[in-house]
Amino acid sequence: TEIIPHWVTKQADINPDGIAVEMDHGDTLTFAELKEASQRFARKLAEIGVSKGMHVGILSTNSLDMITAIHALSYLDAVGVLLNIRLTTEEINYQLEDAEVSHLLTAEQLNEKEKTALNVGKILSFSEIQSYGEKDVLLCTELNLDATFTIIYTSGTTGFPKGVIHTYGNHWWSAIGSALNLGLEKQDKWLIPLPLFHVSGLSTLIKSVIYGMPIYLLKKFDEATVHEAIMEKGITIVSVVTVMVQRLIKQLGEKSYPYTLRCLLLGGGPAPRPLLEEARDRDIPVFQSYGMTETASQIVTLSPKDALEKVGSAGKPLFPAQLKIVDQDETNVGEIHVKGPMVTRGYYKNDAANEASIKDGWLATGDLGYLDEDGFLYVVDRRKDLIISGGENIYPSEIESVLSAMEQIKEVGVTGKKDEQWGAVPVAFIVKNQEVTSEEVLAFAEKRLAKYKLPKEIHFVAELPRNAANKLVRNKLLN
Ligand code: S0N
Ligand code: AMP
Ligand code: MG
Ligand code: MG
Ligand code: MG
Repeated sequence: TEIIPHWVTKQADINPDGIAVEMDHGDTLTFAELKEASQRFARKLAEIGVSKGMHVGILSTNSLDMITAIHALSYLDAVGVLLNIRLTTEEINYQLEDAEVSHLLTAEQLNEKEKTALNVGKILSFSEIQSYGEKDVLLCTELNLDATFTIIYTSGTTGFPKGVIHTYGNHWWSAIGSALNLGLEKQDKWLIPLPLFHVSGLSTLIKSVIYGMPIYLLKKFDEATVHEAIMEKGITIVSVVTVMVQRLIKQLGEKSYPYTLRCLLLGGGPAPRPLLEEARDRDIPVFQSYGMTETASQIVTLSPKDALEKVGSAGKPLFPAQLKIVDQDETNVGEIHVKGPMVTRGYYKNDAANEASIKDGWLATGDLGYLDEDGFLYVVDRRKDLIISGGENIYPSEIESVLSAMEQIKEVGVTGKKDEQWGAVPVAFIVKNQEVTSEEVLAFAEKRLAKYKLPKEIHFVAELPRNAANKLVRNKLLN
């Protein structure tokens, strides 16, 4: 096993007065303050009963408290289970149970009704925790790179999400791999408009601690705020998904960004080629990347020197990573497999998924792509059936299994449809048993599915397209 000093303690030691976090409303924390706050929070959590190895849920929008909570868990060697605030209670309960969460930490104080609806032993808001005393416990001075740091759920083809395990080592190597590609500059200040409950946001928080670099954190994405920060706050890097780039370019109008902005790191899904070309032609430094929750952030990134010539490519694997294309067809397109120390060792308590996707350290991603003659990756097709709406993943089967539980519905097929605003949105095709309206279907779905998963169109049809084996052919639903 490999041991490193606790990363927050280390950075507080070498760079105590450096800014760790700047919030858009003005609050800041230095690395010394971040350490103090996280350790204090850890001792309060210990007082509440959190100890080594326990799984603790965090349900919060981006905030200093959330950051402190995440680091506090690492001081106790407890595991953070980061939950998507857009999910319904039912979806959150699935994850709480699957991940064996003992305590849930929330940003807001929940009322009794909300508390009863959640399936977890103890629920505490950040402010409630502050009122506890500090237990005199030994806090971790070291991190074991093989130990689990966080679990983040990602939707699965079967309709049930899977808990991706991230070790400290996964984050360490993700940070190192990214730095070897993008470089580190003294004046770097990385803006995070993405949620910390996704690895996109979380990984940048950890990069900040490892690099000694300030992050500029938004509670929630807003193009005007990001624009202003780029124009006036010396932001050098921003992590974005496609819809954010579209909104930012609109906000930019005819203007251009200052030279201080060196990278808009684009990930989390496909990017339309015209958008990438517009960015290139206007000197907007969009760097396309390929990655997923399982790779603890980007594992392939188009580096600055290649960005102009290889528009549309996601680049080459980061220094510590390997990539191969498996089962290639006659056009060299095959499944993307990746390997490296930033890749998850597996899904929590899910042998079936692990056996299906991880072999000899190689992760079968389910994504399709090819390498050009210079070894640059082009992702040609999304994961089988995966719908990516504004950077959030949706599998048709999640929606199908919820809707088919409705008495009035005989069968249902869901597929993704191109959408100007979100990239893609789910649409449902329903064969009825009995009379039912779209409104009734949506009212049923709303209680069980996050808003971004609700079908944007509902079509009632006489039958669903099926193949000779009687299997639903989703890609024929729309024609
Ligand atoms: C795009 C975002 C910001 C949109 O949210 P916005 O505008 O704040 O919406 P709200 O005001 O909250 O709600 C307004 C209405 O819009 C609906 N809605 C919200 N989001 C979506 C959505 N995604 N799809 C469809 N509808 C949506 C609301 O429900 C509401 O509806 P009404 O009005 O009816 O009530 C937001 O969606 C967002 O933050 N998206 C990004 C999420 C993300 O981070 N994804 C990346 C996940 N991938 C990874 O973590 C791995 C890759 C990776 O690490 C990476 C990714 C990107 C960049 C860098 C990296 C990296 O490698 O470091
Ligand atoms: P998530 O696990 O939510 O981060 O989603 C990751 C998925 O987003 C990947 O498995 C891909 O299907 C998709 N994705 C990420 N990067 C790209 C890209 N550059 N082009 C196309 N799809 C991408
Ligand atoms: Mg996901
Ligand atoms: Mg908004
Ligand atoms: Mg039914």
